[in-house]
Amino acid sequence: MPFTIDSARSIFPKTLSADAVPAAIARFNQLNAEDQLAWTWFAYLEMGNTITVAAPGAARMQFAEGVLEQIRKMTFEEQTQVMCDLANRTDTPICRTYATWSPNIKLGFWYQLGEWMAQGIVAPIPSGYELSANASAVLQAVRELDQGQQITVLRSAVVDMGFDPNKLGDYTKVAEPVVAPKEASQRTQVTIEGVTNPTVLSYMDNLNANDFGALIGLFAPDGALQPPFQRPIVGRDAVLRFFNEECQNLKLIPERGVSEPAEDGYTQIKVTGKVQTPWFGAAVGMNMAWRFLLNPDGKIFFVAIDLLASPKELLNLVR
Ligand code: 45D
Repeated sequence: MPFTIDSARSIFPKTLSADAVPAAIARFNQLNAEDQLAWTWFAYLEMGNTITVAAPGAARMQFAEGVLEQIRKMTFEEQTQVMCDLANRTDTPICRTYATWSPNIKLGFWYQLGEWMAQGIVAPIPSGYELSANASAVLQAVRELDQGQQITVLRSAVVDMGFDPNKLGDYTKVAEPVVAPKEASQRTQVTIEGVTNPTVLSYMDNLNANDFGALIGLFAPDGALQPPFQRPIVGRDAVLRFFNEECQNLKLIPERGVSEPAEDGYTQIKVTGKVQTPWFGAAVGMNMAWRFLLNPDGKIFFVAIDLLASPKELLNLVR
């Protein structure tokens, strides 16, 4: 039976992904809006003790500027209301605008609000605020995760806020401009212990070079990419859009892998290693796996990217 996207999802089934992340996100989503904001504030503060988030550049911030200016001029009460609306996913003009933004613009927006909260320009979390028992329990659970998992929980909290984009009808997504691919002299080449497959090596090198044109050429027309904890994104157009909107300036540091024939002339390849996000740079190395399924032409029919349960999983290449 030939592969389908659905059957491809279960190649290398022994890969253990960080289930604690979606579990924490589900518990976070059960909290009321005030608790969510306070929880995020405390989690962000604690994280700030060990790692620093990079200030977003102007290209990213320009899209959030209008809304940020609006919020800056509000009373504390109104500001608190806006933040609660975002957490409640209420239908308001600001929540609708927020819903059109790419994850990086949403993160940049909250980064600025966080700065302003610390400076007293935006309503801070009341100093004596006591988290509910549930919120404290989620905070404790997240303290026990590794840093890569912690930043993934925070990113999800931010991405899921605002009005539901699926209820917006027709709208234009707002993302930061696509940067030019790196020049040849700036490019680096990965090596992967146990993997010499040229498609996989070019995937890593082109993603590291922000060369999304060359990168998408490695995919089959009906190929798919499954980001961590998400459904597969199917087809070259959709995958390219995702690369342009969400994948700039990542650093992939694959370490080792295994390659073996699969049914019908396909090849399955699992690679493990680290990934750095431009938000934290080398300070946070996320433990990741890539599970590739290449068609008989050597094109990517499917690739899943998983956040791993533990560093031990970096060595797990069993099928
Ligand atoms: O509510 O091969 C306050 C793909 C309080 C592509 C706040 C990939 C109130 C293919 C603190 C102000 C992309 C899939 C909020 C590879 C409040 C591929 C603010 C993987 C919200 C490898 C909070 C890429 C703030 C990966 C400012 C795995 C929080 C990328 C900021 C992962 C949190 C990137 C930040 C991650 C989190 C980035 C900046 C996990 C960033 C996380």
